[in-house]
Amino acid sequence: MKARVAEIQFAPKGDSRGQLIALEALSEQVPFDVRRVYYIFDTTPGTVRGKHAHKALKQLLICVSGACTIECEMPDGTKSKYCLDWPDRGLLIEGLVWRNMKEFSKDAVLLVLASEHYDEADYIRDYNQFKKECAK
Ligand code: T46
Repeated sequence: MKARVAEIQFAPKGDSRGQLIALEALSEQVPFDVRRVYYIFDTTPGTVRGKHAHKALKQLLICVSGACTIECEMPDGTKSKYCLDWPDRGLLIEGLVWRNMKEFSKDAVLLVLASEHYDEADYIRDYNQFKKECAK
């Protein structure tokens, strides 16, 4: 699978009562079947999470409250940084992408939709191993 990182804009169903965002699996916004949902919250100030890549997992990250920063490194070494600070945007990460999550605000809740059940065998947690996989 080709590695990919893309910012996805959602269309809020807003009216005078406020906003609502509905996401459906296998849609333009969520281009995979969702098999797992998890969320990260109450993050210790200054912490950096992630520090790994996945071999095949597809994920959509949405900061549904507060803000955080996602740093990505592609197999060709290209690095990018995304600030997720509003629930109408998501970051799609597919395949071999090294990612760090940092600068979580106190109220940050990072919701993640994932294409597969949890499988530690899909993780590459060693950066040198990631670079070796990228070179293949
Ligand atoms: C990712 C980023 C964005 C489970 O048991 N089930 C799960 O579904 C997940 C996600 C984690 N865990 C266990 C594994 C560890 O013992 O929860 C613990 C913390 O997981 P981890 O250190 O991998 O968490 P993060 O925040 O560094 O990374 C997570 C996801 O694991 C990862 O897939 O891409 O969020």
